[in-house]
Amino acid sequence: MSSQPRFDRSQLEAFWMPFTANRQFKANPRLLARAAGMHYWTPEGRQILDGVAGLWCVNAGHGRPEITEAVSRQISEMDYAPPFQMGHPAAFELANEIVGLLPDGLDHVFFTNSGSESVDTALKIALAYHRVRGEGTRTRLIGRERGYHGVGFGGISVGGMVNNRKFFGAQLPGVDHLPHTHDLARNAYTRGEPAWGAQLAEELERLVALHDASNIAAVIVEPVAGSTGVLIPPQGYLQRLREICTRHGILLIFDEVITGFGRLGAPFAASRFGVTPDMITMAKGLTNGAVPMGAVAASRDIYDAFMQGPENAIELFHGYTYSAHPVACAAGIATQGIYRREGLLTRAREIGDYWADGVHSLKGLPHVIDLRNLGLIGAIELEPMPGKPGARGFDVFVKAFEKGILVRVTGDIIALSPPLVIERAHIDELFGKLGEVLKAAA
Ligand code: PXG
Repeated sequence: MSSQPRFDRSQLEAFWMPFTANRQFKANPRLLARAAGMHYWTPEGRQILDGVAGLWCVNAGHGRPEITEAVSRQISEMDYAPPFQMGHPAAFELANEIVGLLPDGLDHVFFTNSGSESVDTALKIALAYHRVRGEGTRTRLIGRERGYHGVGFGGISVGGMVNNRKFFGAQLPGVDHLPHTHDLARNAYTRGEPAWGAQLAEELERLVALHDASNIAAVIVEPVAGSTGVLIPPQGYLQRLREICTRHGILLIFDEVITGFGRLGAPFAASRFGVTPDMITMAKGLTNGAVPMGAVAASRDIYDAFMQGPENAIELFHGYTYSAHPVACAAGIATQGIYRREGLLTRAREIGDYWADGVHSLKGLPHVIDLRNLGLIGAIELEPMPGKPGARGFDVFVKAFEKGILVRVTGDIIALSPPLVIERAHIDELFGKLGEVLKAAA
């Protein structure tokens, strides 16, 4: 292995780290230096089992040579191509690949560079769609409490995690939120989708009654809320949302940045739940996390609504310098090839029961107040320390890292979403070590 850089504290200062307690981290850094398959290694060579696929993105496991080779080939052949009024073959090829995975009716793809950009793009398309159809009064956007839709102004406005919102002023006007669906009293320790809660979708009817449908553009939800701590949708909830949106001409957007690309045992959550939204936002697993890229899938109806007027007119005044970046497209095409050849987009179905057994094996350990799972997602909710929310979760995170497993913590909820190539032995190791950590946690 090449010699790894060693940092002293002063060298850690310049990088203002995202979503990180900078001073705490820099006093006691946790560095990763290498990755392959299901594992990371620290600069000292300590092996870490990856329980979160990096950050919900490395679905095919780390260091896949097919992706490395495709990226190197592309960057030497053509490093960059402008995406406005010009095209390159890989962009069209990847768009076709994605359409092949989407539910019928979703057949156009707009490229971005992240989940946050995908969300902003989808919200803008929703507003513009209604306007080009002559329903420009439909401007209100509806998100959900505890939702996470990235960190752009659109995303934090429709999102519902208070720390991501409270520092940032008035945000977008005309936004409402549905209630979240988390109810420990009724649904704790459910395997899979909880039985109670579908009627929470009816809150959308209340908002329609308040504002009138003629003023509402779109509803955006994560099919499974990830970042807030894994909230599995109640049985029938997403179907009800779909029905209400359809009845009132409101677009339904599924934010599948986490659930896309096999996380739930189907290419997208939309197919897993049998609910077809009007748009799907995606990122992360699109390129296996290897190169930043996001995308928005839109229905034929939406795309066609824009394809009016003179043919020389630009239909949508939106896009990014790096939309459909050739290197990202190469990574995306190689990634989709791996998913297809290895059947990874349905693998969570096969191993899901074993995974669920692992998650629920932690029942009864100290401070555990809920366990939940769906596909290859799991969550452990802990009782917060009195007066110190998040302290217990962070303690578990650090102790887990010391024991050689990487998990993600949000407040006092531990979220798990391993690479889809995970084997039974890794599942045993992950939950075995997590059990030991929970027994030792403060
Ligand atoms: N939507 C959803 C549903 C996401 O999970 C984004 C949008 C934004 O994607 P970008 O690529 O802009 O980060 C995400 C991102 C966590 C965690 O705590 C999850 C995400 C980001 C940061 C932390 O698990 N997901």
